[in-house]
Amino acid sequence: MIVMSIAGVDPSGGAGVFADLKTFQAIGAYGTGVVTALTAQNPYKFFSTKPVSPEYIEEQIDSVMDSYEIEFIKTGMLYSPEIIKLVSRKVKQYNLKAIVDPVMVATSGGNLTKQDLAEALKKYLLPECILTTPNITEAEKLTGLDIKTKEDAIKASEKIKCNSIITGGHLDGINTINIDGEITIKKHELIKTDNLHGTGCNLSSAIVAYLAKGNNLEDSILKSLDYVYESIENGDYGTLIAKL
Ligand code: PXL
Repeated sequence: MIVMSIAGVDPSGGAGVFADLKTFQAIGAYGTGVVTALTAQNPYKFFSTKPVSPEYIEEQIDSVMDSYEIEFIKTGMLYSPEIIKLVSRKVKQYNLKAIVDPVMVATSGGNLTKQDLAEALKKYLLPECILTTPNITEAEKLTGLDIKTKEDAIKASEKIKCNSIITGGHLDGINTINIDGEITIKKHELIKTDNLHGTGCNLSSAIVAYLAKGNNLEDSILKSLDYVYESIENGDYGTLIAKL
């Protein structure tokens, strides 16, 4: 039960590869992590980014795949269209089932990407994935729609050309799941807190871990929403603690 995160490093541990590894571990999957970029940041302030070259990202992926059998992966911060193209190629090469978190901007407001990645994500990676997990802002960027209501979110999910969960942290806690065109709405009460850094990273990595443990896609999403909700409720310094 080995899974992989392909994402950036947040040295403060709330988001990115480090957070993904913690979530994999908490749910009971063995995590591997391929680094696309280093960042200097904390939950409140973003300082800078240093991307890794596509060639070295490829070498990292190949070196892990050379010794481990991996079926499920997640992608987070991919930084540039070149890295998106590379990851798409590797997903096809190794026949990976990928959950794509279409990360474009950090919660702390830092720019995690070189340029607008929506077009490259739509062209190269979304057609290859089994699920994408945009928040409202990311879903707006992917679809060009304004999302203000549940109906807008459903419409957006129908425009995204793969299975999706549009997370509802900025839509009264209304999460919109679209699997093979079938819509499920899962509402969570919003919790008043600042502990939200990395919640998107934790959600997509939880889904990967639950899938690797044999759950189907819908159950994995629903369990992961509960996992993140409990993490927000219980974490003191970012989404740290979850009751399983
Ligand atoms: O949550 C988006 C995200 C993804 N990846 C890295 C990040 C962040 C947000 O800060 O730092 C590395």
